[in-house]
Amino acid sequence: MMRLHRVILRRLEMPLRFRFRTSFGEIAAKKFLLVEADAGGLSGWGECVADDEPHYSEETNASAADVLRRFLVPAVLGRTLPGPESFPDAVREIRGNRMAKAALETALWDLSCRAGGISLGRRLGGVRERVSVGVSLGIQPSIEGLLALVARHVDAGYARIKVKIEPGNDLAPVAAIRERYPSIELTVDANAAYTLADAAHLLALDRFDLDYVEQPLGHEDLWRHAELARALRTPICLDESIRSAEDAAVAAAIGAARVVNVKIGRVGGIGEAVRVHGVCAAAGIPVWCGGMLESGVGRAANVQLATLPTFTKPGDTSSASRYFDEDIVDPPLEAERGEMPVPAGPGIGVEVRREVVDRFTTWREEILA
Ligand code: SMG
Ligand code: MG
Repeated sequence: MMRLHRVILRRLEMPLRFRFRTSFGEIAAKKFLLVEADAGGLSGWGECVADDEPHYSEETNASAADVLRRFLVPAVLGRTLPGPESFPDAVREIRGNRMAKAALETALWDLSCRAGGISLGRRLGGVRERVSVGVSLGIQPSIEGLLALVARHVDAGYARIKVKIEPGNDLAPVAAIRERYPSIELTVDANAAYTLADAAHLLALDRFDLDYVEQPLGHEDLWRHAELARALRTPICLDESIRSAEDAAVAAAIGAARVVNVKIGRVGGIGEAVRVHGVCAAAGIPVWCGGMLESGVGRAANVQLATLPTFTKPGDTSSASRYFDEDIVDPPLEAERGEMPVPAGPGIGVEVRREVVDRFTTWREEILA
């Protein structure tokens, strides 16, 4: 049972240590909403993975704040909820807006687990104390620069290297990495930059022995991924196209994905992420935990989720210090030779450093019961 007294929305801006470029754009700072659910002295935390601009998905920080303030928070504030499991039902009449829902739901899970003195991973049925992690490298201005970056992360022991690709910036960089590192676990992520007209070009990826190619085609296009999969030897991993357990079931049924990237925000919450995991486990599809360059709050939740059994591939939950000089949680989330120790504290496992949060906060809004 839980009863919320107050929800605080904050928008934070944290400078990135380097610019991160994908096929859809480039960011220099992480701009996001933090949701604090206050049950009267005890707080739970959730991070919203939308950005200011609707490039990865249609949601933005402004749209998420609007939907949280007018619809999602009022659906739970001042009411007695049996637990975070009941959140999806409480907001069933609100369509879409998955990142906004996930942020509030995560805060409820964190709150409930903190109240019960149990870590989120354990509560969800997690089976690991360390999770395997890889890195995601943005598109680089030069192949030499990319190779130097890959070298640094291979040397640090990361379990998989993923590189972002786009038309015109794909085969040559991947060939260079493969030539230098014949046996590392290597993947590419196109963030929906290609169409089926590029199928013949994409077939050239088959010679690099990639673990998978992530989201080559349109973000809403399961069907054409199945068509591409019939021609490609490299397995397809879907990211943007899997927004629910239902999407995962359809993708499995039509052969659109042999691997699935699970992101709490993209699927609308931890409950739905666990359901996606269940569908994939039943279909024999390995999953891994994606990343959205989260601060420690979102990163910790990701690491907890990745303790579930079917998260067998290295996730995008690398060290927070790769992105940020200073993080908002303690202890810091730092990988050791390609493995992230799962923070053992209650809830998401880490404490939020309020004074650091305050420094990065650009606006704050309190919603009272
Ligand atoms: O380390 O959190 C990270 C980044 C992982 O590449 C990453 N995320 O499509 O998987 C993806 C991207 C989405 C964010 S691009 C700004
Ligand atoms: Mg991706």
